Parts: sequence; structure tokens; C-alpha cells
Amino acid sequence: MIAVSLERLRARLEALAGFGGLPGGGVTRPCWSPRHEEARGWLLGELRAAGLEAWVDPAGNVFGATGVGALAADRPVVLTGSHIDTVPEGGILDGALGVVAGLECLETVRQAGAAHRLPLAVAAWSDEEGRYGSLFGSRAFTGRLDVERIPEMAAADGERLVDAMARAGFDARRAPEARAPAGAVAAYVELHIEQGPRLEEAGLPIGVVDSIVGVRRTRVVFTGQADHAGTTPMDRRRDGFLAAAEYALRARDLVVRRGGGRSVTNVGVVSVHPGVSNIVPARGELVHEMRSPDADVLAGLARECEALARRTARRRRVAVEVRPLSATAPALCAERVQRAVEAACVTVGLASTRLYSAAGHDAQNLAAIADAGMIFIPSKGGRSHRVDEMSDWEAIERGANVLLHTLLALAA
Ligand code: HGY
Ligand code: MN
Ligand code: MN
Repeated sequence: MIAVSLERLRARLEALAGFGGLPGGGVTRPCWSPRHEEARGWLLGELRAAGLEAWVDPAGNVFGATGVGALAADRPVVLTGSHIDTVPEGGILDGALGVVAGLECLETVRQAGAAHRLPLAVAAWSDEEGRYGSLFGSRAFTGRLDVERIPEMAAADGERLVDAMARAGFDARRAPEARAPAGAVAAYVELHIEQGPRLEEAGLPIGVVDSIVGVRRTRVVFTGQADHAGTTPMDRRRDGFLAAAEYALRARDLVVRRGGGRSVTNVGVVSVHPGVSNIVPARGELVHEMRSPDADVLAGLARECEALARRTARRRRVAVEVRPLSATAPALCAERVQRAVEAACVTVGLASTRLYSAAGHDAQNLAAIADAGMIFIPSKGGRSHRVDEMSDWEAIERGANVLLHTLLALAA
């Protein structure tokens, strides 16, 4: 039975981990950064060395394919892939696994001369982690970019997307040209770590993703009044930070209580202005993220949290501005792809279970233009988005072999 080479897969994962690798382990490789662009160059070299056609689109998405040098409406491909950008101080598998395993599958198919009617392709999507705007590359590919917003898209530290892309040699205004020709993708399947504890705790080797959560990010800015931190009587202070802090605590309780049990929320970005110890903070600013597999629940939570922000501002005699940053809708995975993954598990003798993805993924954009699905492998301790994110190498090999047989089935 055709099978991947774990040795080659491991060597490439470890090589990719070197671009932005951190001394104590883990990696920081933000999209468009010099080390990300070095990784892009390395990936293009590996795709070509594996005998694949390789190219980069105007949104910075990297592609490799068997026998075709571009996507076309009259010749649909079966596509796999993920992303090579990472969160700050992230792990070496989030994204990288799906790209390197996809390359490994295509190389294995080519070497084995395995028959497949449709061409196979692998993609590395730009800025999946959304440093400048969530799921940027796959949004461009699926025609879901908000073109007018491109000039204002920026990272939390203020760096603009246009500047970061220009530094890497890309013109951000051309990103919409990356839109795939209609019908160019027959099916998409992505291998990814679960990034959570469910598979490991269930003792199951493979997860077949049936739906992917929607993710909403909103900037909430509370503006009071700067004042002297020593001389201003406590009952006269209009503290923007305390309003933001109260909002963050109450929003968490609201989402837990009103989110139907599968909604989650996080505040990972906080800033205070002027931001010195002897001035009462005029401004407290945070990015509030919420996720749910249910679109209506997510929309309801967004409305309730906006009302909460206004109530909190009134109570604390400050102003508040609620500014939506991004929203990805929950996506359903195609039954056809889920069945192909389950059949591949039977072929390689593995149990599997269907589960929803509590993380966002490029597959939720691909689901808009093709039959899309995902394969999960267990994460050790459910750990992810941290330097000690890891999976067993046997689990990685199992996931890659399930991907291999799924691709062949979808391309038959
Ligand atoms: O944040 C996420 O859900 C994904 O890991 N980018
Ligand atoms: Mn990821
Ligand atoms: Mn991630």
C-alpha cells in the first residue's frame, strides 16, 4: 500500500521550524516578515525539487501541483494545504503540518506513479493567523477580501499590511487578482493538529471535521480623561482602563452564560493610553474575540456585548467606540469529503470520529467555492499557540497517510 515517508516529512518539518525558530523551542514567523519570506523561498525550492510545478499568486499564496503550472476553470484540481505563517511564540506544527504533509503526499504520488484523474495541488495560504486581517490569503483566493479595507488593514502594533507586503515584494492592492477561476478547485482537504484536548482524551487517532467555528474580532475603545494619578480625588476619575477591564470580565461571563455551551471568548490585545504609571488612563483599548459554531448565537452575542460595552461606559462616565475588525462565518464541511476521509481511515486501519473545529481555518473559506474538509490529529495535552505545541511523530505519519488516501480518492 502506498505510504508517505515519515523520515522525509520529519526532515522538512524540522527544516521549516528553523525559520524564526526560538532558542527554547517553538517559532515566531509572522507573514511577510524576512524569516517568513525565507521560508517561502525554501518551500518553493522543496516543491520544485519534488518535481512539482510551483508558483506564487498576487496574495502571496504559494502553490505546488502535479503537472499543471496554474489553476484553470476547465481543469479542476484536488487541493490540500495550510499555512506557514505562525502566531508569536507558536508551535512548529500549526499550519506547517498541512503544507509539508501535502507536499509529502504529492511527492509520494509522483514517485509511486499512482493513478489520479484530477491534478493534485498543495497551497500555503498567506497570513492565516490574521496578523493583518484574518485568513487573508484564502479570503483573496475565494473572493472574500474586503478590497476597500486593504489600505487600513494593520497589525495590533500598527504596522500596515500594505507596508509589510511591499517589504516582501508584493503589492497589496493586487491581492484581489488571486481570486481562483470558478470551478478551479474540485475539492479541498486540509490536515491540521486539533489544537485542543478532545482526540487525545478520547484516545482517537483521527478527527473528521464536520464544521468550523465562526470567529468575530472587535476593537472596543473606552475613552475617559487623563488626570494626575496622585492629586485627582478617586470619585472624580474617568478611567478608560477600568472601564475596559470591567467590560472584559463581564463579557466573558456573558459569553459563558449565553453562548449555548460551545461559544468562547478571549481578550488577547490590550493597550492603555497615555500608558505611564502617574496618569489616570484616558483610554483603555482591547480587541475582543468571540467564536461559536452557530452563526445566530455568534451574532446574538455580538449584539449583547455591544450593549454591555455601552452600559459599562455609561456607568463609568466614559465614552466607548465599538469597531468590528473581522468576522468569519461558521462553515460546514462537505459530506463527500468527510466520507472520503473516513474511507481513507478504513483503508489504513484507523478509527476516527467526527467533531467540530473550535479553531478557525482556511478551509472555512475554501468551503465557499469547493467541497472542503479537514483531518485532525491529536495535540499533546491539547497544547497549541504555545512553544511546546507538539504531536507524536506516529500521529503525524498516520495523519499524512490518511491525507494521502483521501487525496487519491477525491482525485480518482
Ligand atoms: O486562531 C485560530 O483559530 C487559528 O489557529 N488561526
Ligand atoms: Mn492553523
Ligand atoms: Mn493558529
